[in-house]
Amino acid sequence: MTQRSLVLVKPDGVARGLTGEVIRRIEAKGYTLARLELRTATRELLEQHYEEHVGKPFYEPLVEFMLSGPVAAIVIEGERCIEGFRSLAGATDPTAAAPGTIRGDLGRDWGLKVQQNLVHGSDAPESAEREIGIWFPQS
Ligand code: RTP
Ligand code: MG
Repeated sequence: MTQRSLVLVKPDGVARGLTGEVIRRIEAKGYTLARLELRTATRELLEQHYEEHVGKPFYEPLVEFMLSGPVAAIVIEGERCIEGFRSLAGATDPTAAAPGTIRGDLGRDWGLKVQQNLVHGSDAPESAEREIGIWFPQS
């Protein structure tokens, strides 16, 4: 089934100049880009985006990290692209993420309070539509 997924290149990825590399991998996999915009998040937007994590120990450092610079907000499209992008991204912890994945090839532990893991990808059709509505309310 054709799906849409919200992908974010997080502030670490944008700051390190890896936006193009992430887009290259998405396009090389065969997914198409439906929306693409460089954005600076707000606390309010992140509270919606990360609603499932509000109150967890890593929530505040995560928000500070996500506010630390611009992010590339991307909507991708394709058959099973939600699962497919999660597979391209690799495990949440970039140290443990398999080589060949975005996090495994390009990420590492920087000794900070939150995992700086370069990208976000929606994890289910419902969360994808919810997240796309948050980042691109006009769509
Ligand atoms: P994402 O939502 O960013 O695609 O990543 P994910 O599903 O693999 O990870 P999730 O559990 O949804 O957590 C969201 C983000 O919070 C940060 N995190 N840090 N213990 C920690 O230090 C910790 N746990 C989670 C990561 O940036 C993670 O991607
Ligand atoms: Mg998640």
